[in-house]
Amino acid sequence: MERTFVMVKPDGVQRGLIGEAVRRIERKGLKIVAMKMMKIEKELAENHYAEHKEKPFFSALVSYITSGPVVAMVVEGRNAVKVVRTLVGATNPAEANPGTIRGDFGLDVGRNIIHASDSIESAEREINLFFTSSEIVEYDRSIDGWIYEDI
Ligand code: DAT
Ligand code: MG
Repeated sequence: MERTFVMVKPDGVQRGLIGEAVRRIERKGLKIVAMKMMKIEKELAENHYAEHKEKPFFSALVSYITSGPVVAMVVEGRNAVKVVRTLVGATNPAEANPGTIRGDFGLDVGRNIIHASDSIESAEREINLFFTSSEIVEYDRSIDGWIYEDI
């Protein structure tokens, strides 16, 4: 099973969208295997967004992501990385399709509510940045045979 890193950003927390994000992830059939609320330190923010450090919006991005508590999660399921990116929608909420989290709740690229890893490699990197292995919980769900044909 694949794992991805998901984070409800400070605007999502302030706007009361933690439950909305969790609801959409759960009802899709994905399994949450780790979750915590935290305030991101500047150093972690810069590391998490290291690929964007030369971009003009980098310092605004770091300020935004450290501006309030976030809810970080590890989400597991078949093709979890791609499936969660689809649930989340395009980076700019103004262009994200209705029915996606960003498409339904956002208007501004600098306030796009939620983060999700964009590849299996970034998922692994981001999960390790935010969680220790003991914070990730392995458990079975009896419903999985009704979600996956071959389980
Ligand atoms: P995503 O979050 O969809 O993976 P990304 O990795 O390209 O998008 O960018 C990370 C975050 O940086 C994104 O969620 C919002 C911000 N961002 C991206 N492009 C931006 C832009 N052109 N102007 C302002 N902020 C931007
Ligand atoms: Mg990204």
